[in-house]
Formats: sequence, structure tokens, C-alpha cells
Amino acid sequence: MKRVITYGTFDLFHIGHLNILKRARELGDYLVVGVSSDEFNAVKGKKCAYPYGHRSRIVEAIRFVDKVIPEHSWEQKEADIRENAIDIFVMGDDWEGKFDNLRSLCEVVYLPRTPDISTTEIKNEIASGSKPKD
Ligand code: C2G
Repeated sequence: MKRVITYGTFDLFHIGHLNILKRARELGDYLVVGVSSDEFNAVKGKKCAYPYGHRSRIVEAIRFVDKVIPEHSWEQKEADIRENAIDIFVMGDDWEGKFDNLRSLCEVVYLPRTPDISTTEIKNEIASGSKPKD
């Protein structure tokens, strides 16, 4: 039983989020997702459209997500990995190298981001009235 973990804000949930969650789950048999709290997003300098309660329930409703935990800090990953007996830590490659310190605890995998989509782009496209790309 290979257990996988990944983290994110998952605001304005989009195909880039779905792709990485699906691919993370396909690396193992069980997927834990740490969803950033509103307070932690303030630390990350991110202003969310959706509050934590909505973002976490949307992620929790995804068929291949097995467990959602709140992400309150950068530092909690080691404890999360131990407490959830994680074998593989996954992030998009915009984080390449940033979590290599976790290699002492589990496998660390950075997956290619889905091109041409991001929460920021979605917000800009809506604000400018342009049609999001298909
Ligand atoms: N992602 C992706 N492709 C995109 C957009 C996002 O693969 N087009 C991935 C990111 O690389 C990340 C995950 O989706 O692995 C969640 O992205 P965000 O919600 O933007 O999360 P982020 O702000 O990167 O928070 O401690 C880690 C942080 O909580 C990560």
C-alpha cells in the first residue's frame, strides 16, 4: 500500500489541480492532500476567492482523494509524512528542489505543471472579460 501526499491552495479549482491530484494518486494507492488554510495563505501572500471550508470540501469530493488535512505552516510536512505513513511526497515542478529536505523521510517527486492555466490567469481573464482558453 503506497501512500502519497501533496499540498496546495486549490483555489478556483481547475484542470491543473485535477491533473496533479490524479497523477499523484496514480503513483500509489492512497492520497492525502494538505489544503492551505486561509491564515496560511495569508502567510504565502495569496488572497483566495474561496474560503478554506469550500476549497477543502471540493478537494475532498474528488474520487481519487482519500483524505484531506489542513495545511497551517511550511513546517508541518515532516509530521504529516510520519503521522500518515507517507511513501511519496508530490508537488508540481514550480516547486522543484524546494522540498528535497523531505527525501530523508520519503520519495520526493516533482511533476510537470499543466501548461497555460492558473488561478491567477483565471482571475485576470475574468477581470478583463476575455474568454478562458479551452
Ligand atoms: N499546479 C499544476 N499545474 C497548474 C497549476 C498548479 O500542476 N497549472 C499544481 C502546483 O504545482 C501545486 C498544486 O497544483 O503542486 C497546487 O497548486 P496551488 O493551489 O497553486 O498551491 P501552491 O500555492 O503552490 O501551494 O506547501 C506547499 C504549498 O501549499 C503549495
